[in-house]
Amino acid sequence: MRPFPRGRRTTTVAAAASLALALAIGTQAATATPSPTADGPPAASATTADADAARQYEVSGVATRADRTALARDGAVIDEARADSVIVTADRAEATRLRALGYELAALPSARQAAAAPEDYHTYEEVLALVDDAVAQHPDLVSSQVIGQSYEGTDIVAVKISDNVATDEDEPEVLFTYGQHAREHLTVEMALYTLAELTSQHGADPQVTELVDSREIWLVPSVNPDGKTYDTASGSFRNWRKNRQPNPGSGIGTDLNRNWAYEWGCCGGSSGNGSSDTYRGSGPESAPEVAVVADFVRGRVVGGEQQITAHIDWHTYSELVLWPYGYTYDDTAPGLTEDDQAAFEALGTAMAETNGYTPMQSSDLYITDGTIDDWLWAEHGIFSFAFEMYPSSSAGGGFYPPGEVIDRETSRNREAVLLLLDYADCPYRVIGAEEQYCGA
Ligand code: NO5
Ligand code: CA
Ligand code: CA
Ligand code: ZN
Repeated sequence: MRPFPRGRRTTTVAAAASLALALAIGTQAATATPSPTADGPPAASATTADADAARQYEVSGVATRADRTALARDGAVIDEARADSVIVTADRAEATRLRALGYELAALPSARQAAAAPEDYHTYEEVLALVDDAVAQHPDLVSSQVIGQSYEGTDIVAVKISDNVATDEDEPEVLFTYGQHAREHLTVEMALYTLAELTSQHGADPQVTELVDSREIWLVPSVNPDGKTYDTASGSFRNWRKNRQPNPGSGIGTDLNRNWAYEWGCCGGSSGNGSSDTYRGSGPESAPEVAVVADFVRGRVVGGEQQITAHIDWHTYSELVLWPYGYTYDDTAPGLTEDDQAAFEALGTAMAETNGYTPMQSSDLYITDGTIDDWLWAEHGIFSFAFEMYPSSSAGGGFYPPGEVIDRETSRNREAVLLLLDYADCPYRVIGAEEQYCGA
C-alpha cells in the first residue's frame, strides 16, 4: 500500500502547502505557483512542437522522501519536490501509465516549462570549439584530450587546467562532470564559465592563480553529447534526459546517472524498463558514456593511489547541494563513516552558503542507485557532490531558463567551485581532521 492517498483527489493542489517543504527541500519562489488547471493532452506550442513530446506535470499527494521514492520506483523521474507534490516530466504514454497507477497528474502550463530557445545555449560543436580556443590561447594552462566516444560515436572530451599542464604533477586533482542529463543545458554552460574564469583570471586574481597552480583540474564539459544534441536538434526542446542507445526490449536511452557500478539497481532508485526516463541500462557501465568516464577515473589511479580527491557532478534544477549516499536513507553506511559523513555535510553546507542552495544528503530527495556520486565515493574515495543548479522551481523555466540568466547563474557558483578546489588537498580539513586523515 502506498503511504499517501491517491485516486480520489480531484481538487487542485493548495498553493500554500508549498511552504513547509520549501524549508526542507529547496528555496521556492516567494509567490507560490498558481495551481494548474489544464489537465488534458499536451498541446502543440513553440516549445513542444511534437504533440507527443514529454512535458511537465504536477503530481499531487507526493509529500515525503518515501512518497517520492515510491513514485520514482514506478519509473517516473522527479524534476522538483514541493511540500505536497512533485513535478515530473512525462510523455503521453507515461502520463497515462502513472494515472493508471492512481496518481493525480495536472499538466503545467507550457509557458512555464521553457523560457528559452535552443539558441540560448551552446551546441556541443560550439563547446568543442571553445575548448580548442582555450587550449590555443593558454597552451601552458589548458589541454584537452578525447577520452572516448559516445554511443553515436561522438568524441567525449576531458579538459585539464593547471600550471605546467603538459606535466602530470603531484597536485590534488579535482574532477567536474557536466550534462549527464541531456536537457540540463545550463550545466554545460557552467563548464564553459569555469573554463573561462579559471583561465582569464589566472595571473589576475590571486586566489584563482594559487588554486590553478596547486591543483590539476579536470572538466568533462558534456558527458552525454548525443542526448544534448538530440534535445535541441529539431529546433524546439524535446525534454530528453538519457543517452541515445536503443534498448533491447523497448525504448531508447539509458539514464547515465543510474548506470554507474556501485549498488547498481540495488534499491528501487532506478528502472529496469527501457522506456523509463530512469532506465539503469542492461548492466553497470552498459552505457558507453559511463564506461568512458569511469575508465578515465580509473586512469587517474597512479601508483595505486586515486589522484582525484573531490568532484562535482552538475545537474539542474532545484538549487541543491547533494552528497552520498543516494542508494540508502542511512546517513552512514559501508564505506561512509561518521567522519566521512561529517566532512561531506560540512563541506556541502559551506559550499551551499556561498550560492544559497540547500544542502542535504541525496536520498533526502529520493532514493537513487547507480549514480556517479555513490560510485566515486564508494569505489574511489572521492568527495563527490551533485549540484542541482537554477532555477529553484519550474516558475524559473525548469530545465530551460532563458539565456539572459546564464551569466548570473553560472558565476553564482564561483565561490563554491573555488572552495572545493581549496579543500581538495584534504577534504577532512573541513572538520579539523587533517592530521588524522592527511598527516604525512
Ligand atoms: C539527479 C540527482 C538526484 C543527482 C538524479 O533531477 S535530476 O535528475 N538532475 N537529479 O536524479 O540523477
Ligand atoms: Ca600543475
Ligand atoms: Ca597529478
Ligand atoms: Zn540531472
